[in-house]
Amino acid sequence: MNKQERLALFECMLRIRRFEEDVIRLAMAYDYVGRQHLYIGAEGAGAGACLALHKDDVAHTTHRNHGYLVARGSDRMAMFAEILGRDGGTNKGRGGPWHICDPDVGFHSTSAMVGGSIALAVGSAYGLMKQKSQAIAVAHFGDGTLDEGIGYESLNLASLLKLPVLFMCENNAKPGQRPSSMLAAKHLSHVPAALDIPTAVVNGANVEEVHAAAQKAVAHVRSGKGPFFLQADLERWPGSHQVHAAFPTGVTDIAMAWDSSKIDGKHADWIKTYDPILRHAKTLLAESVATQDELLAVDQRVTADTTKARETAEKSPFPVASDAAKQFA
Ligand SMILES: Cc1ncc(C[n+]2csc(CCOP(=O)(O)OP(=O)(O)O)c2C)c(N)n1
Ligand SMILES: [Mg+2]
Repeated sequence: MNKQERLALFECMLRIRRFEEDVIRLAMAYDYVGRQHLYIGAEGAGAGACLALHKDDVAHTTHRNHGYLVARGSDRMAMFAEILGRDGGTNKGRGGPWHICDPDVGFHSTSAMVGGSIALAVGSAYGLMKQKSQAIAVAHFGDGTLDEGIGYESLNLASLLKLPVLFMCENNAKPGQRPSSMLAAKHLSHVPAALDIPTAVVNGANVEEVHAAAQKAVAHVRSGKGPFFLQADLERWPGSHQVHAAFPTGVTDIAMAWDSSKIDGKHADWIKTYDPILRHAKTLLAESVATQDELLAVDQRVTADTTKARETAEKSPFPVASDAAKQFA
């Protein structure tokens, strides 16, 4: 990967992080409908996978949907407005945080139903195959989806019909903690492997490893060889289940990548070991791909863009009641 591509991964992850931090700020300031299922800590998996896709590829996501949309270039102002239930939202405020759709960047739906995205992606892949399209479908989902019957059915059908679908699984399950995975199989990837779907398992905290594996997986799917199952293992971000918005690991300071004295608190270990953005920043510095000033400049630009998008969304009006039953194209 050249410098530009490696910096693009850094910028993409940072866009997601700054977006989610602003979602926490909004949740603290407003009483809007919906809960926080933030993508913080999983940026390595999302950016690594999404930057391996073409613009016309179709994707379906879960309750933790914001990161993928930001990675593929959805308008962040419209996303913030949607989260706040405002008229300027991607869905004119009717979908809320869990149902942000943006077909222009490949998201015809997002679904908070665990197992929803995998079935929808298989349906999309079937449609793309019938249309003889060069585009592929992607199912973004967590380990919890393989607890659901529909996970098995979707994998099975995709394998039988050799559908052009990438199964992008983010595994943050941990025995002894809150288990979102209730599978008898020892490893998640044993399930697709038993159905003759090729699999790869990568470290989700390492964006370059995810991206390289995603590029291979996408090439496999696009060449007509059928589905691929890519599993990114993650260490869950400590705030990933919060009911009340908060910053359990603080606001990310990029300088933490070279000054560990800035890292403290109960979750210092998570920040040091698993934060995919700081980890990638450290690699870029160690391999002299970028300087501290270059990384700070990217952050300044991303933070300014994100703040502007959030502030504009906050000024967006609520939908008018008389439009409640109106259909929008
Ligand atoms: C069909 C269904 N059952 C239960 C829930 C409640 N629920 C919301 S998130 C979640 C856990 C999902 O785990 P996973 O897919 O691994 O995602 P993670 O939150 O770990 O990122 C559950 C059970 C739901 N949304 N849909
Ligand atoms: Mg999970």
